[in-house]
Amino acid sequence: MKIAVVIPAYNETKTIADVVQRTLNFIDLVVVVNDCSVDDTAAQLQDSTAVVLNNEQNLGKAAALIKGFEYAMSQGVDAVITLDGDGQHKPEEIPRLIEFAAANPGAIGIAARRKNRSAAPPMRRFANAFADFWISWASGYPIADSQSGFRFYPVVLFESEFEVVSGAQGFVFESKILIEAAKRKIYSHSLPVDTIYRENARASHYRPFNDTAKIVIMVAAQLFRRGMYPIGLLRAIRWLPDPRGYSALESVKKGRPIKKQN
Ligand SMILES: Nc1nc2c(ncn2[C@@H]2O[C@H](COP(=O)(O)OP(=O)(O)OP(=O)(O)O)[C@@H](O)[C@H]2O)c(=O)[nH]1
Ligand SMILES: [Mg+2]
Repeated sequence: MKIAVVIPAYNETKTIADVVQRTLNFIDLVVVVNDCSVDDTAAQLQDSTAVVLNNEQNLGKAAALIKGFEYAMSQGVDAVITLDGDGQHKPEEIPRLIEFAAANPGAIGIAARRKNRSAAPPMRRFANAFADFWISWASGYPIADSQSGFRFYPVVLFESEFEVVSGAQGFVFESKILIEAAKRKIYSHSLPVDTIYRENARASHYRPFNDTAKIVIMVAAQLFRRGMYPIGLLRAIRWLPDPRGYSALESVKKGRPIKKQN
């Protein structure tokens, strides 16, 4: 299976070289989309074998990802893994994610930050839980860590139905693709990974109020269009069976944070 890794990067001078180098240990085709960073992100990648695509203006995370997918598809890949350029995702988990995806063929794999959740700032945890509820409802099944940018996407999502992601801007991308995929009966499964918040990290580009509001507006529009999709809500809260075939108990277990490290 040919896989590319796509990394959106906006002002990641501190971390990007390390993230890319570690990713190249597992995957040869690494595509970084430098979204008109105003720091040294581009210079950090000068000696790297990664493909660097530069945007002339900042277009946001969604547009950067889509540009990366288009490039990856032009190289004939079967799947794309996305991860963030800020060091919050461990490239060393890539083999686990690929194995997990192989066990769930045709599905989206989400590396879900379910371990060590207390590492995330409380506001961010609240925003994530809030987004999870809405996105699970609109997708019609419970989703753990719907905001994770560390994912495995089968390329079929972009080939046959590229509109699956059209119109998604900025941080809405991760949510929109899950909802659109679910409409086409393509579901996601969550692989638990560590929550990593580094000290001295650059300020988050995610604005908890604004970006969460944009996600909620997109989801609310989806729900209105579908008559509030009551079946989706009942499935999301596990009152109706999980369309992925999980038992109710399995479904609860797969959504819970994991306190103990393994
Ligand atoms: N291409 C592009 N990437 C962006 C933009 N904003 C953020 N990113 C990238 O998207 C990824 C996630 O951004 P973060 O600011 O870390 O957001 P987050 O991980 O959801 O939020 P935190 O949990 O606070 O870190 C990083 O790799 C960023 O470089 C943007 O405008 N353009
Ligand atoms: Mg981050």
